[in-house]
Amino acid sequence: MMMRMSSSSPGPARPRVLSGIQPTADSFHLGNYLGALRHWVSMQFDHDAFYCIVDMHAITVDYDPQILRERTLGSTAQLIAMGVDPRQCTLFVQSHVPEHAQLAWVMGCLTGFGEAARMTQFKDKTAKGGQDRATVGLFTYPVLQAADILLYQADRVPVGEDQRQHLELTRDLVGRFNHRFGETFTLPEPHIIKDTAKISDLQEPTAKMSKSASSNAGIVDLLDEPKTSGKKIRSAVTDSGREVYFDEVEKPGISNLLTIYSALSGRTVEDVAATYDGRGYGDLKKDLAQVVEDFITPFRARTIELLEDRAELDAILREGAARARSVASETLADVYERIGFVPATPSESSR
Ligand code: ATP
Ligand code: LTN
Repeated sequence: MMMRMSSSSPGPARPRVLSGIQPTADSFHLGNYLGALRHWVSMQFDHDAFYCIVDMHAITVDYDPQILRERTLGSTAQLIAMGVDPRQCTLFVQSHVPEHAQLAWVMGCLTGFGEAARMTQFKDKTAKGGQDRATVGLFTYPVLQAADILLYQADRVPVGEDQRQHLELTRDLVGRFNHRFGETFTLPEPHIIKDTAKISDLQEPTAKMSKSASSNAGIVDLLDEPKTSGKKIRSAVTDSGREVYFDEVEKPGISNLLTIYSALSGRTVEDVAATYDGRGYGDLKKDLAQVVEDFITPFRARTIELLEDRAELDAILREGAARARSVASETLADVYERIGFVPATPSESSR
């Protein structure tokens, strides 16, 4: 077997990681960061990392072309501002690598209609507008996601808990493809870190913090004015008790604040909770508001600075796409051959 070389440095292969995020909001939120994106940053140092801004997924729901363009660049700037380093990883835009759509077609032909219809994200998103308003693109969204992962033969996929079902489908497709056409794809493992895999909405602590939530008051957007974020934390819904301890059933609001505090400060939940023993919720909220403000202030400044040099962002994405394509095109060529497509250019042996 050919030894896989790292894309950024010569030497033996490091495990490969791939993840994606949709450019569907002006700002990422604290749930995206704590559930997934901070792992993108830490994993790039000991993995061969591919990170993708999935604009093709973003057009599966209503959108505005000009806003999508802005958000794609805005997402690039935010990822770099939070520490995703284009010299350490391959950062690229999905639509720049046409192999994603090409492999998605092949994987779609291996996916059952009923299997796709069981995906809870599809069911949730169509529940709002009704099936007639949902697109075929939204239906096949998880198939495109599988193609994203499989093109790069990813070993690990860092995501939040809500993506577990899509990764299960991807793993099923690997089994099916490899069984029918021979060992081709690596079986990817979800990388879901339990403690922060589901950050809750500050106003509705039993629901996940989500950019499609009905009210903005429960979401900490990373590009919010720092004072606004502080205020959102101080106004978080909690229970009527006074004691600070972690209990997701009895105290979902307080537990969520403790999780956020612990993840941003690097302290354990128990250690943070012990600090507020006998002091009540007000002090916890006030201190956490400061921790959040201290985190987002430099992030926001760096994002704004990066967005001032669009040419540099374009250059980073161009280079990322070239690196991504060199891997993706190899996988696709292998797949096309295995599934019986006649090569577009004659191979050496048949000339
Ligand atoms: P939407 O709710 O509109 O689907 P979103 O806010 O969930 O959007 P995505 O772009 O779907 O954001 O998610 C990007 C990444 O962030 C995914 O890996 C997802 O699992 C993770 N993520 C999103 N929300 C949370 C959350 N509240 N807690 C932990 N991880 C999250
Ligand atoms: N569906 C994912 C985004 C996504 C993704 C991927 C994540 C698209 N392709 C590949 C991991 C790997 C979401 O976060 N909503």
